[in-house]
Formats: sequence, structure tokens, C-alpha cells
Amino acid sequence: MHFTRAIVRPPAVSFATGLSSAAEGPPDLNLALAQHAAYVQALRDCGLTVTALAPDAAYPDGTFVEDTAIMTGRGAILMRPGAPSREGEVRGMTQCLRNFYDELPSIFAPGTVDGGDICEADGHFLIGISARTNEQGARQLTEHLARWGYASSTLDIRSNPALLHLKSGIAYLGDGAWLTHAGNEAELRTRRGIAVRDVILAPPSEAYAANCVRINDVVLVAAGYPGIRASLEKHGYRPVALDMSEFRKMDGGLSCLSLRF
Ligand code: CIR
Repeated sequence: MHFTRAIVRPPAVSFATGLSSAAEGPPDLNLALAQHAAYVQALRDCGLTVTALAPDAAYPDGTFVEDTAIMTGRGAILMRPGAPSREGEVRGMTQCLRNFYDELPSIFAPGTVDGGDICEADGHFLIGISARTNEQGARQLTEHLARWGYASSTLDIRSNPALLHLKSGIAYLGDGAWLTHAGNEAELRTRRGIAVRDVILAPPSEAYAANCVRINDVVLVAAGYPGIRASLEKHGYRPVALDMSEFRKMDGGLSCLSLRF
């Protein structure tokens, strides 16, 4: 899929009070803002037109916009984040997406889905069942996607406490290529409905950087993970490394800072 646009939301002044299980200390807001600005610049360098929502201190996790919607070639679907403190983030995203789409299907209670649990591979959507995405939400999403002609399947990640979201540990790079940990390889290779031509394995010490994003000719990847960067280069990709230290402190991966379409 060729992307032309992205939506982001810079971190709010309340950023450090967001949800986090990482024992890495509080994030530095100014550094987070600088890292976010560099991320936005990288999106622009990929040729994307970037829309930025205004930060809202009522939503400290609001910068992780990927959890509020999913973008498909046929339209956007509004999510219903599983953390109660994040549910209201969808309002601002709804207003923004109305500028681009007439129809915006959504997930209703008791269903919950975080966009970070959804990984698209050429029209097949893997839906992670997690602490944030429940089975009712997955069913609703499956129906919305089916109406647009898309296939989907679920993957239960609840037994892996290291994964907040499915995409915390899996990235689809296009053309049948995946980046993930060794533990997921067999699962991918035996799953029906997805193409698996190549699986690039993230070393255990670089698990965080498995959450990367292919945008047109480039793969945006977290800085400081030389093994993954070298593997991407070896496989012919053009990695662009971005410092994500302050977002990592809040359990955020690189993909969750934007919606691309
Ligand atoms: C949260 O716990 O919801 C945020 N602190 C981090 C969300 C990261 N989102 C993502 O990986 N898609």
C-alpha cells in the first residue's frame, strides 16, 4: 500500500501520567516533544502529508493515536480502546477522520479493540486478543472488515506478558515479509490467509524494535537496535532510525505514534 497521509498527536503536558508498566522512570516531556517532532519530520521525508491533532492534557496517552482507529484501503474504522482512561481519545480522532471519510464504522461496548492489536497484511487483518482487545471487539471488527471484503483472523497474545499489543512484537513489511521474534515464526508460517515469504527475526535483546513501520520505500525503526537495522539492510530495506526512548518509557512503540493512510 502506498501511503500519502498520516495523523499524529504530539504528547500533552500530562504525558508522564499515562499508563506504563516499564520500569524505566518518567519520560522527559521536552525530549519526548523533540523526538515526536523528528518522527513527524521522518513521515514528511517519506512524502506524507501530516495532520496533527492538538494535544489534550485530559488524555496523557493520546499521543499513541494508532490505538484509536485503523486505516484500510477502503476506509477507516474507529476503535474502542480497552483502557478506560483512553476511551475518550476516540472523539478527537473521529472529528479528524470525518474530514477524510463519510462512513466511520466503530466498535461498541462491551467490545474493546486497540488499534495496536491490528496488523494488516495485504488485506488480511490479524487481530490480537490482548489485555486491551477482547473477543466481542474482535467479532465486531471482523464484521466491519468483512463488509469491505477483507479477511481477518485472531491471535491470542494474552499468555505473553511482554506484549502490550500484537504489533509490539510483529511488523508486516509488505510482499510477504515479516519482522518478529523467533517465538512467533511458526505461528506466522502455519497461519492461513497470509503470505509468509520471509521472516526477519528480532534478537531477544532487540524485541522493542520489532515494532517498526514500512512507509513506501523506507522502514522507520527505533534507534539503538543495530541488529535489526543490519538485518533490514541485508534484506534490501532502507531503515531510518528514530529515537523513541521517551515513548518506550510509556510502553509506546514506534508504530503507535501515527496512523498512516
Ligand atoms: C498505553 O498503555 O495504552 C500507552 N501507555 C501505550 C500505548 C502504546 N500503543 C501501542 O503500542 N499501539
